[in-house]
Amino acid sequence: MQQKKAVVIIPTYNERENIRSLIPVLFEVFQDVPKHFDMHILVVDDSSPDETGKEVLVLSEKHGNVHLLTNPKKAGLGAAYLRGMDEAFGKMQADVVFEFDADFSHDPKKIPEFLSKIDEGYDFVLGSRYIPGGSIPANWGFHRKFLSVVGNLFINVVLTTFAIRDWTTGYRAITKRVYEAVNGEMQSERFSGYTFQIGFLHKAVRKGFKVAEVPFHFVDRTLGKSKLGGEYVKNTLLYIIKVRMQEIFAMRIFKFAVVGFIGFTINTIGLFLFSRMEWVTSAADFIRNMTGLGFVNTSGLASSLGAECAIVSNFIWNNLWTFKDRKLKSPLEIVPKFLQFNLSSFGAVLIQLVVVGTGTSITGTATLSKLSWLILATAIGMVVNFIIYSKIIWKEKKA
Ligand SMILES: Nc1nc2c(ncn2[C@@H]2O[C@H](COP(=O)(O)OP(=O)(O)O)[C@@H](O)[C@H]2O)c(=O)[nH]1
Ligand SMILES: [Mg+2]
Repeated sequence: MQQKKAVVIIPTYNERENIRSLIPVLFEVFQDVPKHFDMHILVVDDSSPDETGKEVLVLSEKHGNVHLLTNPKKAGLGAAYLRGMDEAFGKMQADVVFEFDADFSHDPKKIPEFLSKIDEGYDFVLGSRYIPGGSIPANWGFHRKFLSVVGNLFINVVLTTFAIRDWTTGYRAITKRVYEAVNGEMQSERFSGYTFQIGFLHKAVRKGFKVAEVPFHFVDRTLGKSKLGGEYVKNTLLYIIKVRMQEIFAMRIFKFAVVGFIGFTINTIGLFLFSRMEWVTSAADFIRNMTGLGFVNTSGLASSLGAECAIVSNFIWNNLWTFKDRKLKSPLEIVPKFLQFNLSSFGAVLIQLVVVGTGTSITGTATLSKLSWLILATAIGMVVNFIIYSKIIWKEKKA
Protein backbone atom coordinates (compact mmCIF):
# COMPACT_ATOMS: atom_id res chain seq x y z
CA MET A 1 0.00 0.00 0.00
CA GLN A 2 1.06 3.54 -0.81
CA GLN A 3 2.26 5.61 2.17
CA LYS A 4 -0.41 8.08 3.36
CA LYS A 5 -0.46 10.80 5.95
CA ALA A 6 -3.54 11.17 8.17
CA VAL A 7 -4.09 14.13 10.48
CA VAL A 8 -6.70 14.00 13.25
CA ILE A 9 -7.88 17.61 13.62
CA ILE A 10 -9.31 18.40 17.05
CA PRO A 11 -10.81 21.86 17.55
CA THR A 12 -10.85 22.84 21.20
CA TYR A 13 -12.34 25.48 23.38
CA ASN A 14 -11.89 24.87 27.11
CA GLU A 15 -11.11 21.16 26.80
CA ARG A 16 -8.01 21.00 28.98
CA GLU A 17 -8.97 17.90 30.99
CA ASN A 18 -10.39 16.13 27.96
CA ILE A 19 -7.42 16.72 25.67
CA ARG A 20 -4.98 15.62 28.37
CA SER A 21 -6.53 12.16 28.55
CA LEU A 22 -7.59 11.96 24.88
CA ILE A 23 -4.16 12.25 23.28
CA PRO A 24 -2.71 9.13 25.01
CA VAL A 25 -5.84 7.20 24.01
CA LEU A 26 -5.32 8.25 20.38
CA PHE A 27 -1.70 7.07 20.56
CA GLU A 28 -2.95 3.64 21.58
CA VAL A 29 -5.40 3.52 18.70
CA PHE A 30 -2.65 4.57 16.28
CA GLN A 31 -0.90 1.28 17.17
CA ASP A 32 -3.78 -0.58 15.51
CA VAL A 33 -3.67 1.45 12.32
CA PRO A 34 -2.11 -0.21 9.23
CA LYS A 35 1.55 0.71 8.88
CA HIS A 36 1.15 2.63 5.64
CA PHE A 37 -0.64 5.41 7.53
CA ASP A 38 1.50 8.07 9.16
CA MET A 39 -0.74 9.35 11.98
CA HIS A 40 -0.69 12.91 13.34
CA ILE A 41 -2.77 14.99 15.73
CA LEU A 42 -3.47 18.68 15.10
CA VAL A 43 -5.25 20.62 17.85
CA VAL A 44 -6.80 23.94 16.80
CA ASP A 45 -7.32 25.90 19.98
CA ASP A 46 -9.04 29.28 20.12
CA SER A 47 -6.86 30.58 22.98
CA SER A 48 -9.02 28.75 25.54
CA PRO A 49 -9.09 30.56 28.88
CA ASP A 50 -8.52 27.23 30.66
CA GLU A 51 -5.16 26.97 28.87
CA THR A 52 -5.94 23.92 26.76
CA GLY A 53 -3.20 25.21 24.47
CA LYS A 54 -0.48 24.91 27.11
CA GLU A 55 -1.43 21.29 27.72
CA VAL A 56 -1.08 20.53 24.01
CA LEU A 57 2.16 22.48 23.69
CA VAL A 58 3.79 20.31 26.36
CA LEU A 59 2.69 17.14 24.55
CA SER A 60 3.82 18.48 21.17
CA GLU A 61 7.32 19.04 22.52
CA LYS A 62 7.46 15.41 23.58
CA HIS A 63 5.82 13.83 20.53
CA GLY A 64 6.73 14.72 16.98
CA ASN A 65 3.26 13.88 15.70
CA VAL A 66 1.34 16.25 18.00
CA HIS A 67 0.84 19.77 16.63
CA LEU A 68 -0.84 22.90 17.93
CA LEU A 69 -2.45 25.77 16.03
CA THR A 70 -3.63 28.72 18.09
CA ASN A 71 -6.29 31.19 17.01
CA PRO A 72 -6.16 34.53 18.82
CA LYS A 73 -9.86 34.40 19.70
CA LYS A 74 -12.92 32.14 19.63
CA ALA A 75 -14.12 32.01 16.02
CA GLY A 76 -16.38 28.97 15.93
CA LEU A 77 -16.08 25.34 14.90
CA GLY A 78 -16.19 25.92 11.14
CA ALA A 79 -13.40 28.49 11.19
CA ALA A 80 -11.28 26.20 13.37
CA TYR A 81 -11.73 23.29 10.93
CA LEU A 82 -10.98 25.39 7.85
CA ARG A 83 -7.82 26.70 9.47
CA GLY A 84 -6.86 23.19 10.57
CA MET A 85 -7.45 21.68 7.12
CA ASP A 86 -5.49 24.48 5.49
CA GLU A 87 -2.53 23.61 7.72
CA ALA A 88 -2.96 19.83 7.41
CA PHE A 89 -3.37 19.65 3.62
CA GLY A 90 -0.94 22.53 3.06
CA LYS A 91 2.17 22.61 5.19
CA MET A 92 1.73 19.14 6.68
CA GLN A 93 0.97 17.56 3.28
CA ALA A 94 -1.75 15.28 4.61
CA ASP A 95 -3.70 12.91 2.33
CA VAL A 96 -6.64 12.62 4.67
CA VAL A 97 -7.87 14.46 7.77
CA PHE A 98 -10.27 13.53 10.55
CA GLU A 99 -12.76 15.82 12.19
CA PHE A 100 -12.76 14.78 15.80
CA ASP A 101 -14.22 16.22 19.03
CA ALA A 102 -12.07 16.57 22.12
CA ASP A 103 -14.83 15.45 24.50
CA PHE A 104 -14.75 11.65 23.93
CA SER A 105 -18.09 11.73 22.12
CA HIS A 106 -16.37 10.14 19.12
CA ASP A 107 -15.15 6.60 19.74
CA PRO A 108 -11.43 6.73 18.78
CA LYS A 109 -11.35 2.93 18.29
CA LYS A 110 -13.27 3.46 15.05
CA ILE A 111 -10.40 5.32 13.39
CA PRO A 112 -8.95 2.18 11.68
CA GLU A 113 -12.38 1.43 10.21
CA PHE A 114 -12.52 4.93 8.69
CA LEU A 115 -9.06 4.42 7.21
CA SER A 116 -9.93 1.12 5.61
CA LYS A 117 -12.85 2.88 3.88
CA ILE A 118 -10.36 5.44 2.59
CA ASP A 119 -8.18 2.58 1.33
CA GLU A 120 -11.23 1.16 -0.44
CA GLY A 121 -11.43 4.40 -2.41
CA TYR A 122 -14.07 6.42 -0.57
CA ASP A 123 -13.48 10.17 -0.53
CA PHE A 124 -15.54 11.03 2.53
CA VAL A 125 -16.26 8.80 5.54
CA LEU A 126 -18.89 9.67 8.11
CA GLY A 127 -19.15 8.38 11.65
CA SER A 128 -22.83 7.57 11.67
CA ARG A 129 -25.22 7.31 14.61
CA TYR A 130 -28.14 6.33 12.42
CA ILE A 131 -27.05 3.09 10.78
CA PRO A 132 -27.06 -0.34 12.50
CA GLY A 133 -24.28 -0.41 15.06
CA GLY A 134 -24.55 3.29 15.78
CA SER A 135 -26.61 5.21 18.34
CA ILE A 136 -27.29 8.46 20.12
CA PRO A 137 -27.04 8.53 23.94
CA ALA A 138 -30.01 6.94 25.71
CA ASN A 139 -29.87 9.66 28.34
CA TRP A 140 -30.44 12.50 25.86
CA GLY A 141 -33.69 14.30 26.60
CA PHE A 142 -36.61 13.93 24.23
CA HIS A 143 -35.96 17.41 22.83
CA ARG A 144 -32.39 16.68 21.76
CA LYS A 145 -33.21 13.25 20.35
CA PHE A 146 -36.12 14.69 18.41
CA LEU A 147 -34.03 17.50 16.94
CA SER A 148 -31.26 15.17 15.85
CA VAL A 149 -33.48 12.47 14.33
CA VAL A 150 -36.05 14.78 12.73
CA GLY A 151 -33.32 17.18 11.68
CA ASN A 152 -31.57 14.46 9.70
CA LEU A 153 -34.82 13.25 8.19
CA PHE A 154 -35.71 16.81 7.21
CA ILE A 155 -32.35 17.32 5.51
CA ASN A 156 -32.81 14.12 3.52
CA VAL A 157 -36.29 15.08 2.40
CA VAL A 158 -35.41 18.66 1.43
CA LEU A 159 -32.16 17.81 -0.31
CA THR A 160 -33.54 14.47 -1.67
CA THR A 161 -30.37 12.63 -0.72
CA PHE A 162 -31.55 9.57 1.16
CA ALA A 163 -28.28 7.69 0.85
CA ILE A 164 -26.78 9.60 3.80
CA ARG A 165 -28.14 8.83 7.25
CA ASP A 166 -26.15 11.17 9.47
CA TRP A 167 -25.70 14.66 8.05
CA THR A 168 -24.85 16.46 11.27
CA THR A 169 -22.22 14.10 12.61
CA GLY A 170 -18.95 15.76 13.58
CA TYR A 171 -16.91 12.55 13.26
CA ARG A 172 -15.56 12.43 9.71
CA ALA A 173 -12.63 11.55 7.51
CA ILE A 174 -12.07 13.78 4.46
CA THR A 175 -9.60 13.31 1.63
CA LYS A 176 -7.51 16.01 0.04
CA ARG A 177 -9.50 15.68 -3.20
CA VAL A 178 -12.70 16.69 -1.42
CA TYR A 179 -11.01 19.54 0.41
CA GLU A 180 -9.59 20.96 -2.81
CA ALA A 181 -12.95 20.77 -4.56
CA VAL A 182 -14.98 22.28 -1.73
CA ASN A 183 -12.68 24.63 0.16
CA GLY A 184 -13.00 27.64 -2.15
CA GLU A 185 -16.78 27.74 -1.81
CA MET A 186 -16.55 27.20 1.94
CA GLN A 187 -14.31 30.25 2.33
CA SER A 188 -16.80 32.51 0.59
CA GLU A 189 -19.72 31.56 2.84
CA ARG A 190 -20.24 32.19 6.52
CA PHE A 191 -21.05 29.07 8.48
CA SER A 192 -21.98 28.52 12.07
CA GLY A 193 -21.78 25.20 13.91
CA TYR A 194 -23.82 22.49 12.22
CA THR A 195 -24.31 24.40 8.98
CA PHE A 196 -20.56 24.07 8.43
CA GLN A 197 -20.83 20.29 8.64
CA ILE A 198 -23.95 20.09 6.50
CA GLY A 199 -22.66 22.60 3.95
CA PHE A 200 -19.32 20.86 3.56
CA LEU A 201 -20.90 17.44 3.09
CA HIS A 202 -23.59 18.76 0.74
CA LYS A 203 -21.05 20.38 -1.57
CA ALA A 204 -19.03 17.14 -1.64
CA VAL A 205 -22.13 15.04 -2.38
CA ARG A 206 -23.21 17.34 -5.22
CA LYS A 207 -19.76 17.15 -6.74
CA GLY A 208 -20.16 13.37 -6.86
CA PHE A 209 -17.65 12.26 -4.23
CA LYS A 210 -18.08 8.76 -2.81
CA VAL A 211 -19.37 8.80 0.77
CA ALA A 212 -19.24 5.87 3.22
CA GLU A 213 -20.68 5.61 6.72
CA VAL A 214 -19.12 3.84 9.69
CA PRO A 215 -21.38 3.28 12.69
CA PHE A 216 -20.44 4.49 16.16
CA HIS A 217 -22.12 5.00 19.52
CA PHE A 218 -22.14 8.70 20.32
CA VAL A 219 -21.25 9.22 23.98
CA ASP A 220 -22.23 12.36 25.90
CA ARG A 221 -19.31 14.32 27.30
CA THR A 222 -18.59 13.91 31.02
CA LEU A 223 -16.14 16.81 31.35
CA GLY A 224 -16.54 20.41 30.28
CA LYS A 225 -19.47 22.07 28.54
CA SER A 226 -21.08 21.74 25.12
CA LYS A 227 -20.67 24.83 22.95
CA LEU A 228 -23.27 24.05 20.35
CA GLY A 229 -26.88 24.63 21.33
CA GLY A 230 -30.41 25.47 20.27
CA GLU A 231 -29.52 28.68 18.46
CA TYR A 232 -28.14 26.57 15.63
CA VAL A 233 -31.43 24.88 14.88
CA LYS A 234 -32.85 27.95 13.18
CA ASN A 235 -29.66 28.63 11.21
CA THR A 236 -29.54 25.05 10.02
CA LEU A 237 -33.15 25.08 8.90
CA LEU A 238 -32.73 28.34 7.01
CA TYR A 239 -29.48 27.17 5.47
CA ILE A 240 -30.94 23.95 4.08
CA ILE A 241 -33.98 25.67 2.65
CA LYS A 242 -31.83 28.40 1.09
CA VAL A 243 -29.47 25.92 -0.50
CA ARG A 244 -32.30 23.82 -1.91
CA MET A 245 -34.07 26.88 -3.36
CA GLN A 246 -30.86 27.91 -5.09
CA GLU A 247 -30.56 24.44 -6.56
CA ILE A 248 -34.13 24.43 -7.81
CA PHE A 249 -33.87 27.94 -9.29
CA ALA A 250 -30.82 26.82 -11.22
CA MET A 251 -32.65 23.86 -12.80
CA ARG A 252 -33.56 24.07 -16.50
CA ILE A 253 -36.95 22.51 -15.91
CA PHE A 254 -37.75 25.20 -13.32
CA LYS A 255 -36.86 28.00 -15.73
CA PHE A 256 -38.86 26.29 -18.47
CA ALA A 257 -41.88 26.22 -16.16
CA VAL A 258 -41.51 29.89 -15.23
CA VAL A 259 -41.23 30.90 -18.89
CA GLY A 260 -44.28 28.76 -19.67
CA PHE A 261 -46.24 30.42 -16.90
CA ILE A 262 -45.34 33.88 -18.20
CA GLY A 263 -46.45 32.72 -21.66
CA PHE A 264 -49.72 31.47 -20.29
CA THR A 265 -50.34 34.86 -18.66
CA ILE A 266 -49.50 36.72 -21.88
CA ASN A 267 -51.80 34.38 -23.79
CA THR A 268 -54.70 35.08 -21.44
CA ILE A 269 -54.21 38.85 -21.38
CA GLY A 270 -53.68 38.87 -25.16
CA LEU A 271 -56.93 37.03 -25.79
CA PHE A 272 -58.77 39.51 -23.58
CA LEU A 273 -57.25 42.60 -25.24
CA PHE A 274 -57.33 41.44 -28.87
CA SER A 275 -60.98 40.40 -28.70
CA ARG A 276 -61.81 44.00 -27.74
CA MET A 277 -59.93 45.56 -30.63
CA GLU A 278 -61.86 46.87 -33.55
CA TRP A 279 -59.20 45.97 -36.15
CA VAL A 280 -59.20 42.32 -35.08
CA THR A 281 -62.86 42.04 -35.95
CA SER A 282 -62.28 43.75 -39.31
CA ALA A 283 -59.30 41.50 -39.97
CA ALA A 284 -61.35 38.38 -39.12
CA ASP A 285 -64.10 39.52 -41.48
CA PHE A 286 -61.56 40.23 -44.19
CA ILE A 287 -59.89 36.82 -43.86
CA ARG A 288 -63.25 35.01 -43.83
CA ASN A 289 -64.44 36.81 -46.96
CA MET A 290 -61.16 36.36 -48.81
CA THR A 291 -60.67 32.69 -47.99
CA GLY A 292 -64.21 31.51 -47.58
CA LEU A 293 -63.25 29.84 -44.24
CA GLY A 294 -66.50 30.26 -42.35
CA PHE A 295 -65.11 29.47 -38.89
CA VAL A 296 -62.78 32.49 -38.76
CA ASN A 297 -64.22 34.96 -36.25
CA THR A 298 -63.06 37.62 -33.76
CA SER A 299 -62.48 35.34 -30.78
CA GLY A 300 -60.68 32.76 -32.89
CA LEU A 301 -58.33 35.35 -34.35
CA ALA A 302 -57.85 37.05 -30.95
CA SER A 303 -56.94 33.74 -29.39
CA SER A 304 -54.44 32.95 -32.17
CA LEU A 305 -52.84 36.38 -31.81
CA GLY A 306 -52.62 35.94 -28.02
CA ALA A 307 -51.04 32.53 -28.52
CA GLU A 308 -48.47 33.93 -30.98
CA CYS A 309 -47.49 36.67 -28.51
CA ALA A 310 -46.97 33.96 -25.89
CA ILE A 311 -44.93 31.90 -28.36
CA VAL A 312 -42.67 34.87 -29.13
CA SER A 313 -42.18 35.53 -25.43
CA ASN A 314 -41.49 31.86 -24.70
CA PHE A 315 -38.97 31.68 -27.52
CA ILE A 316 -37.11 34.77 -26.37
CA TRP A 317 -36.96 33.85 -22.67
CA ASN A 318 -36.07 30.22 -23.27
CA ASN A 319 -33.28 31.37 -25.56
CA LEU A 320 -31.95 34.00 -23.15
CA TRP A 321 -32.50 32.14 -19.87
CA THR A 322 -33.58 28.48 -19.87
CA PHE A 323 -31.11 27.49 -22.57
CA LYS A 324 -28.69 30.39 -22.25
CA ASP A 325 -25.76 27.95 -22.33
CA ARG A 326 -26.94 26.88 -25.82
CA LYS A 327 -28.12 30.32 -26.95
CA LEU A 328 -29.06 30.78 -30.62
CA LYS A 329 -27.34 33.91 -31.87
CA SER A 330 -27.30 34.40 -35.63
CA PRO A 331 -30.54 35.17 -37.53
CA LEU A 332 -29.69 32.20 -39.78
CA GLU A 333 -30.11 29.94 -36.77
CA ILE A 334 -32.95 31.84 -35.13
CA VAL A 335 -35.37 31.96 -38.07
CA PRO A 336 -35.65 28.19 -38.78
CA LYS A 337 -35.56 27.38 -35.06
CA PHE A 338 -38.36 29.86 -34.40
CA LEU A 339 -40.43 28.14 -37.07
CA GLN A 340 -39.76 24.76 -35.44
CA PHE A 341 -40.68 26.32 -32.12
CA ASN A 342 -44.03 27.42 -33.54
CA LEU A 343 -44.64 23.94 -34.88
CA SER A 344 -43.85 22.43 -31.51
CA SER A 345 -46.24 24.84 -29.77
CA PHE A 346 -48.90 23.98 -32.31
CA GLY A 347 -48.23 20.32 -31.49
CA ALA A 348 -49.05 21.03 -27.86
CA VAL A 349 -52.39 22.53 -28.93
CA LEU A 350 -53.09 19.41 -31.03
CA ILE A 351 -52.26 17.18 -28.06
CA GLN A 352 -54.72 19.19 -26.02
CA LEU A 353 -57.46 18.81 -28.63
CA VAL A 354 -56.94 15.06 -28.89
CA VAL A 355 -56.59 14.33 -25.17
CA VAL A 356 -59.48 16.53 -24.02
CA GLY A 357 -61.60 15.40 -26.96
CA THR A 358 -61.11 11.66 -26.43
CA GLY A 359 -61.11 12.02 -22.66
CA THR A 360 -64.41 13.82 -22.42
CA SER A 361 -65.99 11.46 -24.93
CA ILE A 362 -65.31 8.72 -22.36
CA THR A 363 -66.07 10.53 -19.08
CA GLY A 364 -68.54 13.17 -20.27
CA THR A 365 -68.12 16.94 -20.29
CA ALA A 366 -68.81 17.82 -16.65
CA THR A 367 -66.56 20.72 -15.57
CA LEU A 368 -64.47 18.57 -13.24
CA SER A 369 -63.70 15.84 -15.75
CA LYS A 370 -63.02 18.41 -18.45
CA LEU A 371 -60.60 20.20 -16.14
CA SER A 372 -58.85 16.93 -15.24
CA TRP A 373 -58.31 16.09 -18.91
CA LEU A 374 -57.09 19.62 -19.55
CA ILE A 375 -54.53 19.34 -16.76
CA LEU A 376 -53.36 15.97 -18.08
CA ALA A 377 -53.14 17.33 -21.63
CA THR A 378 -51.15 20.36 -20.46
CA ALA A 379 -48.76 18.13 -18.55
CA ILE A 380 -48.20 15.88 -21.57
CA GLY A 381 -47.78 18.92 -23.81
CA MET A 382 -45.19 20.40 -21.45
CA VAL A 383 -43.18 17.20 -21.27
CA VAL A 384 -43.21 16.80 -25.04
CA ASN A 385 -42.24 20.43 -25.56
CA PHE A 386 -39.44 20.24 -23.03
CA ILE A 387 -38.02 17.21 -24.82
CA ILE A 388 -38.29 18.89 -28.22
CA TYR A 389 -36.62 22.05 -26.90
CA SER A 390 -33.72 20.20 -25.29
CA LYS A 391 -33.19 17.61 -28.01
CA ILE A 392 -33.98 19.56 -31.17
CA ILE A 393 -34.39 23.31 -30.91
CA TRP A 394 -31.69 23.95 -28.31
CA LYS A 395 -29.79 20.75 -29.02
CA GLU A 396 -26.56 20.37 -27.08
CA LYS A 397 -23.70 21.63 -29.16
CA LYS A 398 -20.95 19.08 -29.66
CA ALA A 399 -17.62 20.53 -28.66
N1 LIG B 1 -11.39 25.94 18.28
C1 LIG B 1 -12.69 25.87 18.58
N2 LIG B 1 -13.24 24.70 18.96
C2 LIG B 1 -14.56 24.67 19.26
C3 LIG B 1 -15.39 25.81 19.19
N3 LIG B 1 -16.66 25.45 19.53
C4 LIG B 1 -16.61 24.14 19.82
N4 LIG B 1 -15.35 23.67 19.68
C5 LIG B 1 -14.84 22.28 19.87
O1 LIG B 1 -15.55 21.44 18.98
C6 LIG B 1 -15.80 20.17 19.55
C7 LIG B 1 -17.30 19.90 19.57
O2 LIG B 1 -17.94 20.88 20.37
P1 LIG B 1 -19.05 20.51 21.45
O3 LIG B 1 -19.25 21.71 22.29
O4 LIG B 1 -18.70 19.23 22.15
O5 LIG B 1 -20.32 20.31 20.52
P2 LIG B 1 -21.51 19.24 20.71
O6 LIG B 1 -20.85 17.89 20.84
O7 LIG B 1 -22.33 19.38 19.46
O8 LIG B 1 -22.20 19.65 21.94
C8 LIG B 1 -15.19 20.22 20.94
O9 LIG B 1 -13.91 19.66 20.88
C9 LIG B 1 -15.13 21.72 21.23
O10 LIG B 1 -14.13 22.06 22.14
C10 LIG B 1 -14.78 27.04 18.76
O11 LIG B 1 -15.41 28.09 18.66
N5 LIG B 1 -13.45 27.02 18.46
MG1 LIG C 1 -19.56 17.35 22.17
